[in-house]
Amino acid sequence: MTISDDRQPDTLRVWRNARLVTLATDQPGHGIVERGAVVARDGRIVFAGPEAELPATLVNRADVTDCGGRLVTPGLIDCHSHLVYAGDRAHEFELRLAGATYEEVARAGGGIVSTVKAVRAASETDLLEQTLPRLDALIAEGVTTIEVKSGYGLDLENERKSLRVARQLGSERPVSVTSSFLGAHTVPPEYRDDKDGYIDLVVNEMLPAIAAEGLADAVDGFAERIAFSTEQIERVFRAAQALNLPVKLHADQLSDTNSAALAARYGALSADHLEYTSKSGAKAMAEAGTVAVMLPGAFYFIRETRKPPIDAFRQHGVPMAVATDSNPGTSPLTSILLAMNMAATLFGLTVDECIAGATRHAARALGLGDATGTLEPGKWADLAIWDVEQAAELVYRMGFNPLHQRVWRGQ
Ligand code: DI6
Ligand code: FE
Repeated sequence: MTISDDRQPDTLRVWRNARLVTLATDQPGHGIVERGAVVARDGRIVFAGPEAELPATLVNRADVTDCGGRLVTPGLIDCHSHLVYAGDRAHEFELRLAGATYEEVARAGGGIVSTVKAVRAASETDLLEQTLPRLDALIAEGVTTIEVKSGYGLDLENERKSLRVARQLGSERPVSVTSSFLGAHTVPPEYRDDKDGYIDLVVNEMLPAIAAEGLADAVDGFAERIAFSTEQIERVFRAAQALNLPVKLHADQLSDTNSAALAARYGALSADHLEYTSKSGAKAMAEAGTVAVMLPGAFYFIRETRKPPIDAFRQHGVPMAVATDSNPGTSPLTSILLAMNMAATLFGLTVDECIAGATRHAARALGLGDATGTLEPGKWADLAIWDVEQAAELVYRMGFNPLHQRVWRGQ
């Protein structure tokens, strides 16, 4: 261990008397350290391990936090959200309760397009104000990193506005935000009969402008009958790669479009949803190192019955992440803990898989595997301190928040 306690003492912080769930290895049990401690300097972890290995001088410092034997996990990561939007779709929910399907509502001019209208009409300030309560709900559950997509603007000005709001979230609140440009979410009304023309706009104008402004960390798309063909998505992916932006994809959500394999072919960080993904799609993802993001909130809310091929992901060693997909149409969910519970109850993930899914694997799905997602030296000091005895309680409860304290980059 290489901690010296006399240099830069003010930037050092210590948490002791903690049961650490480090997530440091792929072993079952997640590298539990029974009487553990974490030391951070300048917002990064310099030590995470048995308290017995800490120098006594560190333990006796005034700014040491005694965790009282509580469970400490990495801060949680929501690696798939459409958090920035205006309005709601409660009426559409009622229509669906009366028997309409998600696709029927979308084809009848509701669906994503109704949120597009609301986003276009909202000012940037209004959009931010409507988004913050959703972010606060996630932060209150120990979320320290969140991915936020655009995709409800669908023209340059409004996609930019959404991505600027996504970036602003990270200065309004102590949380790390990554943003994804989802221009290829659906066809805006003005291009209804010209999907290829809209993809031209995405590829030739929107993407280059957004990349030049540094507004996006990744590029996402929606490959689906009600959205874009795999050929159209490939055009977007090629343009993204030419701009050195990593890609990810809403793949095989409502039908098998072979889009998980498409994502894998482009070395996507993640392919998400995946209810209709085939075994060969899972294998392609394994070979490409593409993370499978489970979104059980959407599965539940649209009463989908087909489950993602979890066994194939396990068999091929595809890392599985779990996220909220927080959005007004198919997953009005602002609880990562409930998403974890649903991943277990609806998809059959184990407790260990759910916890890794909202930490280590979620970090990897964002290309942040070196920065966060585990309690290991070099990572951001992002911690969630829980009032629970065992890790299983984080997954088992529904609608109860046992967070004691959240630490973001050491604070
Ligand atoms: N799949 C989804 O579940 C969301 N977007 C997507 O591509 C739905 C977005 C919405 O209905 O507003
Ligand atoms: Fe989504």
